[in-house]
Amino acid sequence: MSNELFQHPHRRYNPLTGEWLLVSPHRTARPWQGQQERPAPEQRPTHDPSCYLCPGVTRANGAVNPDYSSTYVFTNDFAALYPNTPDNTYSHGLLQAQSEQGTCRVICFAPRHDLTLAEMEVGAIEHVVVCWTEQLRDLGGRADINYVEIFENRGAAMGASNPHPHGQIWANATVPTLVAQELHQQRMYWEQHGQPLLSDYLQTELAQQERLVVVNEDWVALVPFWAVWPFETLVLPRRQVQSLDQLRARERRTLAECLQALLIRYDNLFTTSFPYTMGWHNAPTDDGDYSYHTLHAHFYPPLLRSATVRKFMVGYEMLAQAQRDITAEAAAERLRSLPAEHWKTTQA
Ligand code: H2U
Ligand code: ZN
Repeated sequence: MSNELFQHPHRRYNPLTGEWLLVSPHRTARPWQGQQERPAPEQRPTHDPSCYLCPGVTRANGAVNPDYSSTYVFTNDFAALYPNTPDNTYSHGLLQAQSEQGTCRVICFAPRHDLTLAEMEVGAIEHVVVCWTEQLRDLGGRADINYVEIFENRGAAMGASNPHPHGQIWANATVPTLVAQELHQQRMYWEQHGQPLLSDYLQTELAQQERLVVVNEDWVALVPFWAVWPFETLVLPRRQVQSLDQLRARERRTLAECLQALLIRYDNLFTTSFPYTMGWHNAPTDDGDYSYHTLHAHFYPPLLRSATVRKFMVGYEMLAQAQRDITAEAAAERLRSLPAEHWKTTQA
């Protein structure tokens, strides 16, 4: 990044959303007088009888979890969507509303209460990848479902209600707003250039080598040029595919390796169990042609400068546009330079 512009306040364009963000690299030296306390080291049992995601435990609605040994999926007892919502519309000038059908599921990633994806073996993470794929096929195959959002909210900082390793799936009849926005941008690019936006983007990143964090035979995790969150990453396949269900056996394995390598670096960054929201963007499951879409995962971690000091999207960001201080290049460099071994294994 020899261009001098990157040392001064500048705007960067996010081609996936069509939005701009403000980057203020000179502000990284500004004094911090906000919250900064040491997090209490977390000691969790391998099984917690009061955890509603642990094997054998009775959930809030009286259902008993089986004695599962790898992943376990159930319908969310407090689902945001129901399959049988009656069809209805409301239209009164500017006031528009429509009924929405769908379903929500919870995925336990492992029976062990004390683990996180970052601390799981590659083989166990691969089971999670297989589980995501099966869920996409199962829910995506339903006529009443056109989009399957697979995500994980990790850590209390991100509002996760339970530390047991788990993710969620919300699947519904309409394509959600943010996904539709990215699809629109990708389709426009395809129409102009005849290439998928994200596969062209990946070629640029592989050539520049400044924002790469993890690279293996089939996958790349990088800090996108337009990242908003300090250590935000994008996980991209090196082969153009639209959805998880198109992956080959080797790609599922190498994806597990890529995720593990990324998550260990995240945990090592502030010697913590790194909080984030992550999720997959697969193509919609309405049988349309989405050749222009590239499968990808977004990781949005809130931490900024320690295990407790996070970025808040407030003030200017809520009212004007997203802003960051540390550049995407500096964030990628920091993540890349961290050890590949989890801090907990080296501390023992
Ligand atoms: P989060 O920790 O990411 O919020 O996810 C936990 C989900 O588990 C949450 O959506 C559901 C909540 O509705 N849940 C059940 O389905 N059954 C329970 O017994 C408790 C929580
Ligand atoms: Zn548990």
